[in-house]
Amino acid sequence: MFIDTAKIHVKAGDGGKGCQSYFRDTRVEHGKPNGGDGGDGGDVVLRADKSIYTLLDFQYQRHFKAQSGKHGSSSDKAGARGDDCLVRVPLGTVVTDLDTDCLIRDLDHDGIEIVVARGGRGGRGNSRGHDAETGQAGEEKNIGFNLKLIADVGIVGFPNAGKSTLISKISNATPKIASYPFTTKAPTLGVVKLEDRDEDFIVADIPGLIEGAHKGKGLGDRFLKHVERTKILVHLIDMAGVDGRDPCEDFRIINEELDAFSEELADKKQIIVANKMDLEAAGTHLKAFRARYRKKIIAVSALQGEGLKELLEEISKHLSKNRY
Ligand SMILES: Nc1nc2c(ncn2[C@@H]2O[C@H](COP(=O)(O)OP(=O)(O)O)[C@@H](O)[C@H]2O)c(=O)[nH]1
Ligand SMILES: [Mg+2]
Repeated sequence: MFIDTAKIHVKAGDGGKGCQSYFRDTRVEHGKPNGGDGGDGGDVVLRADKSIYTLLDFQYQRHFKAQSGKHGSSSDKAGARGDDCLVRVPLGTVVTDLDTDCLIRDLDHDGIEIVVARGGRGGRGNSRGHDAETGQAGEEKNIGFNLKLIADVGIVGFPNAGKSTLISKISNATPKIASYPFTTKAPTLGVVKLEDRDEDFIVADIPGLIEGAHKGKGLGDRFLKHVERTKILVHLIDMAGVDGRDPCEDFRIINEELDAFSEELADKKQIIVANKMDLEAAGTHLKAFRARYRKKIIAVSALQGEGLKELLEEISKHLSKNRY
């Protein structure tokens, strides 16, 4: 299951107690204080990990606790520091402090680590010249996660337009494909490797967009946040109008939904793609589409693999332009 929000509770380790003790042996009655310091508590640390795609694990485990520092002991022995608690989260997780409603950090690069709760300092032992202290308490917080996938290209279009078919043909993704709407209930990520491009790029198939999605129809606009940080959109249209649909209207409606979601999505560069060109009705519809919109459109058959090379070249061209 694809889960893209979660709430967790974190507690860093408490500092260990400082020790109150005095040197003693047969010849010394009132020895010097020699209590060691307590160890610091461990931190709770988050790490962005590109091999994780969902926040599902946090539905089951919500509490994360780092180890407390060990107490100091006599003969000036310091207590050991508590172990950190490392929590791996998907690359693209936006982390907020729910107690203050403040953004902590957007974990937008693989391997970034942040401390979300700092361990308490260990108390000092009496060898420091005053009475031993207790350790400080570790920080404790409620943390919110909001996953926004990181992909270069987002594929949008009506259910059944052929998004899953397309992503399965151009990338390593293996989504479910079927001729009924809402087969895909979660965004799919796929890696595309091109021979003449040194870098791979990532495509995301965004399912569930229909008219009224921004008002919560169908799967609603739940998944649109996942295309917010893509560099370009591939707007896929079923040009054959297989379900008795009008491709021109489909195009208009999806754009309206993008508009309603955010200005950023409305302004994003779109590569318009006419799919299902292997079917007879598609030719007539494409003519009508061209007459109405006068925009560049790439004709493909995702199913038969026609036109995909041209599409990939176009994507690659725009991604290179976007590089800085
Ligand atoms: N004839 C034809 N059918 C296609 C093409 N692309 C997808 N389909 C079919 O359209 C249906 C919906 O495809 P799917 O990829 O699941 O669409 P999605 O809902 O946008 O992910 C499936 O039955 C596909 O086999 C195409 O280029 N030509
Ligand atoms: Mg699909």
